[in-house]
Amino acid sequence: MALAMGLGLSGCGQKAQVLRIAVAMPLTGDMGTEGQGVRRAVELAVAEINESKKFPFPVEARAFDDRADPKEAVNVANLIISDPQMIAVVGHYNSGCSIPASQVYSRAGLAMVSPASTNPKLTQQQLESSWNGPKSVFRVVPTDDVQGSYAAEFIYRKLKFKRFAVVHDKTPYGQGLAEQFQKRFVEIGGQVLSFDGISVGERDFKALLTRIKSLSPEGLYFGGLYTEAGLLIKQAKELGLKARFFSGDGTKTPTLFDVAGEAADGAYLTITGIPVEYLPTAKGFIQKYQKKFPGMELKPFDHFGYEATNIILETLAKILPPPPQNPLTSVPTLRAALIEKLRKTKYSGLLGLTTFDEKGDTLNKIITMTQARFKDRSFPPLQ
Ligand code: ABU
Repeated sequence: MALAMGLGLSGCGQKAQVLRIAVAMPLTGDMGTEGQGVRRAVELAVAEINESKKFPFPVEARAFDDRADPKEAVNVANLIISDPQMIAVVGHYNSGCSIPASQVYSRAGLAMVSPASTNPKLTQQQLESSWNGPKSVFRVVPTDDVQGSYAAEFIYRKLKFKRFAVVHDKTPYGQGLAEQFQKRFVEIGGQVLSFDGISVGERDFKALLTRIKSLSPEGLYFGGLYTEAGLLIKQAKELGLKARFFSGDGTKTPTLFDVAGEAADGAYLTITGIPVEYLPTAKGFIQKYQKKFPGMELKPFDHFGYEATNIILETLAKILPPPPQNPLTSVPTLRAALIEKLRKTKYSGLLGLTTFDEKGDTLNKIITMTQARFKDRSFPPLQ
């Protein structure tokens, strides 16, 4: 009886005496540095809501390591949905993980808000007739069709580079972004001299870069993540390839400098939104993050993780009936109500106003071109 009360069990379902938010990220391996940053940000948001006493029960953040592996992401998703006190998921990081995991969450009626996955399919799949559950998938970052097109326009019209080689990592994110860049770049008059796929985990790109060098491109556009980007940058420099390096939001992280060193200086990298350090609305977040996690470098999706968590928790606060009824609301009822209410989100936070379209995509479509600066591991925005 005491155990049943402690867990909030009763004959009519789980009661909201404690609620959990899963943070599903790569926490180990190459992408672990990025996922751990989001985990910290989610924990900060959860600690703040508990301090505010907005809920008459504690909220817990539970971290799950998908290791940036789609199969492991599905395993993690099944573990998450088996927790009867779980109310929502902040995750995943890689689009290749988010897409299959989101299908598991939807079947269980659990909301998922991705702070980082940008492949359009993640939310588009919910409009297909085969989608088997509620439209429970949301994201707070603009998609790669927006990002790839923005990069093409910026490069062609502002920087006036016309001849490119394109490389991608064959993942849903990297390939999708590279294809979108190529499509728009060619549409507006650019020339793509080569289009090649590499594999995540490969370390030696010299043969590919030597072939690309023989084509004399003005730029090399890479769709992929920071480890392969760093190696491409470093090896291109060693080979004397003069092409400027361009990539997307999966590479704009200070961790890039750990792989490429000074060779990364001057690389052009687009990011979703405005760099956090240039966001006046993010000053409070940065201060609180640095106070709670001294010495920890902010990673590019941390503030998106913080925002996603706050959107979930503030929405939850709106749907709970006032005490004393709210501890008696069953978790399955809350899960369903949360999804419905998230669809109508109007949340003002550090990203400005977030609202979602019918697919669950944010209407914030800002992309920024930045340029890597080795001396202080920063990425100042370009106009
Ligand atoms: N959008 C950055 C990298 C994560 C992903 O979409 O796979």
